[in-house]
Amino acid sequence: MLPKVLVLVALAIPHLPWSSAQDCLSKQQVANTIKQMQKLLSSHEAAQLQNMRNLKKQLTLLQGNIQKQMVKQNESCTLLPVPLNGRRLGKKTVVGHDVHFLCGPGFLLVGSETRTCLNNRTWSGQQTFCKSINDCASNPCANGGTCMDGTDRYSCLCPSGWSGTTCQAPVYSYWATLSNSSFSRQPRCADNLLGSRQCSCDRGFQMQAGGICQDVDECQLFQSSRSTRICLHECVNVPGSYRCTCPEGYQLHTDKSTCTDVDECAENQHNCSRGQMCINVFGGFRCVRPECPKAQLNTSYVKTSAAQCERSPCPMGSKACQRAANSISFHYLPLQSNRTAPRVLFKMSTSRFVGDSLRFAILGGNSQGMLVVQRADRQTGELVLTRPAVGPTTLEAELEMSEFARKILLGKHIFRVTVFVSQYEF
Ligand SMILES: *[C@@H]1O[C@H](CO)[C@@H](O)[C@H](O)[C@H]1NC(C)=O
Ligand SMILES: *[C@@H]1O[C@H](CO)[C@@H](O)[C@H](O)[C@H]1NC(C)=O
Ligand SMILES: *[C@@H]1O[C@H](CO)[C@@H](O)[C@H](O)[C@H]1NC(C)=O
Ligand SMILES: *[C@@H]1O[C@H](CO)[C@@H](O)[C@H](O)[C@H]1NC(C)=O
Ligand SMILES: *[C@@H]1O[C@H](CO)[C@@H](O)[C@H](O)[C@H]1NC(C)=O
Ligand SMILES: *[C@@H]1O[C@H](CO)[C@@H](O)[C@H](O)[C@H]1NC(C)=O
Ligand SMILES: [Ca+2]
Ligand SMILES: [Ca+2]
Repeated sequence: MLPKVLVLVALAIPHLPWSSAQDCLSKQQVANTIKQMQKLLSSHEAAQLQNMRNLKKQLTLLQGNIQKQMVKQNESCTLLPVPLNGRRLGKKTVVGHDVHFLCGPGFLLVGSETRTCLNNRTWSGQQTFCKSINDCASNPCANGGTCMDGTDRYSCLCPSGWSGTTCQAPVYSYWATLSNSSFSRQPRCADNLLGSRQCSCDRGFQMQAGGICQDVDECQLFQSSRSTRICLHECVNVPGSYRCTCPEGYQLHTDKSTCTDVDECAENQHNCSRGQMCINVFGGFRCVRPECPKAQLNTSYVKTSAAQCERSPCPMGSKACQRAANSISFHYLPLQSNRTAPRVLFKMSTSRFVGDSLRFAILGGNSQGMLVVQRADRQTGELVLTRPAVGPTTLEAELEMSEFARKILLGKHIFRVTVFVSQYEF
């Protein structure tokens, strides 16, 4: 038991000097122990050496890997970013490789379409952007600002008195004292929590440079073109609004833009004398006194109503009288200027048709082909306006309707038509 204890002690405390126990062990025993210890040590030494060699090998391997990676890094460029609103084709960043760029629809490629990784590990060409094609096309700058096309957005150059990214904000530099009745007014402003000022104009006003509200001239904006006009006749600009006016003889309709004729005859606003007929026309009225033809060639007429004359009975054997019209009637037609043509103005017929045919003719007048007569059906003729009549003017026509029975004239009727064409198209 003892030597084992001693060996253990010797191994654990190698520098302990040999003590008196030496005497208790035989020399043979000590020699054996030393031999065993030597064997143990050399096996330890071998294992340690093996470990060291492995470590060295691993370190060499690691060094190689690192060097390889360093070489690789030296031969490549840093990956380029994908442009906004575009795409990048190719990911290889090794020297000699290309990368391509594309832009989305509505965007224009600015810079290099293809870039190559150069030997000095930089990319050829310029940085690539995708620029919106329509930066300025939408006229984004308000209040007369000038749009500047940038790389990926626009910028606005604002005229004095305006600021903001789209020149939308007025610069409140000067405010005059302005009255409510004026065409310029101060805006209504409120300071909000963030400390900025929010201003707006009354209806019918718009913000101008300097932060003043200027009346919108609706008349100038809309009245000059036939398709956008806001007043049938004339437009008067007033602060914050506009007003339509009508010429004399018309009144403004409740729609506030059109004009309607005043019926002076019905409203007793005429000065026609007794014995005159009041005829309402567009934009005025006329006083007329229909007169029967004077007696001549044994033929005379008598007035049977305000606008009708009948032939007196003919003396026996008077052919001239028998050929004259049996009756004459007067017709007054109001018409607006420049109305479209052809247009039927008047129809004529007889209430007591006893013959077998009616003939219609235009005898006289001043219309020079502007008025013609045509048959509408067997018993009706009509007076037709053939082209637009531009007023103010008066057209006259005398129409004759003859009634026949087996080609023998039974009677004639005369229609005296007067067309009053107004000055305006309403
Ligand atoms: C990598 O390049 C640098 C210079 O850019 C050079 O000093 C270094 O030796 C190179 N390394 C290798 C492993 O080629
Ligand atoms: C890399 O090389 C290109 C030509 O090969 C040259 O134009 C460029 O200036 C070089 N870049 C740097 C950073 O040296
Ligand atoms: C202008 O009108 C506003 C209301 O619209 C009124 O409060 C203000 O007193 C008026 N100012 C003048 C100077 O008439
Ligand atoms: C009727 O009045 C108008 C003016 O309103 C005048 O021009 C015209 O002469 C007058 N006619 C008669 C018959 O008094
Ligand atoms: C007028 O009538 C008389 C008979 O009453 C006749 O003699 C004369 O010829 C007639 N005149 C005309 C123009 O028809
Ligand atoms: C008549 O009306 C037409 C369109 O309907 C227009 O082009 C023309 O100028 C008008 N003429 C006059 C004299 O007002
Ligand atoms: Ca106005
Ligand atoms: Ca009238």
